[in-house]
Amino acid sequence: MNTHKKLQAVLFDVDGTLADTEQDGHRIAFNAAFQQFGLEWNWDVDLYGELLQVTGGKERIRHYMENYAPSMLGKNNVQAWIADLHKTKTKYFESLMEAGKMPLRPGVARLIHELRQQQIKLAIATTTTMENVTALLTSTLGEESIDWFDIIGAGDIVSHKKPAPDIYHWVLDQLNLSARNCIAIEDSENGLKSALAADLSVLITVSGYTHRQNFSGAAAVLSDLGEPAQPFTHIAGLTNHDQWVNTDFLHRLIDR
Ligand code: XBP
Ligand code: MG
Repeated sequence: MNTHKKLQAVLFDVDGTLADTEQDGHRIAFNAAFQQFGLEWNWDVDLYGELLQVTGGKERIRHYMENYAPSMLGKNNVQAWIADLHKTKTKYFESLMEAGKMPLRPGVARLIHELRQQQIKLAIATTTTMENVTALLTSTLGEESIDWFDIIGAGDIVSHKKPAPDIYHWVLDQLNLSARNCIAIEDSENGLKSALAADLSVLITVSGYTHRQNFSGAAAVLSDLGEPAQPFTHIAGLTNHDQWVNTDFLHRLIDR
């Protein structure tokens, strides 16, 4: 009997994995929304790194208020106010993406094209808002790229965000595939925990804010997906003499 696992789908995280969106994308958009709302809040690079422990923009704003502006929690309809503030933030983020200043990380476009050619399904499992996914994909790979993904699981589609496994369970369910035939590509400890709890193999490509996090349990930890002219740096886990991630490498990761 052939017990080899066949790779049937790759589930991509978005923020930090497809592009390094946090410091120069989301953070800027949050601060612009704060300014528009007349708030004197400013999330600098270090503070934002701490706040990233809380996934989800609305959840992050509430967490910030609990710790830095608790009196504002007494506002009328605070939940609706946060939702409004976050909507404004999303508009700013979309404009930043439309301005085209956020490149995909090394190897991302190459790997996506290769997987498509090999008829391996593509999916997205992210905490970020759907509009942000659309804006990033459109500005980097073109409008039609949204349709390259069989399933996009984003934002509030599940009630418990990463590190809970809900988003990965939801995407696997929609794909109608078993976790054993899929791999998740993530950049953060929260993302790793979420994917592992859904029984997935996980490849980590570390990002600006996450490179010091704990990635035990990952099948491999790399600097990025690498390109033939720009090899990745191996950090932990499975290695061979690979210099960039391709379909064959992903197959070996799930078949360890
Ligand atoms: C991303 C997030 C998101 C973004 C902001 O985590 O946690 O909240 O920071 O986007 P992951 P929103 O990469 O694990 O998906 O403001 O739309 O939530
Ligand atoms: Mg991420």
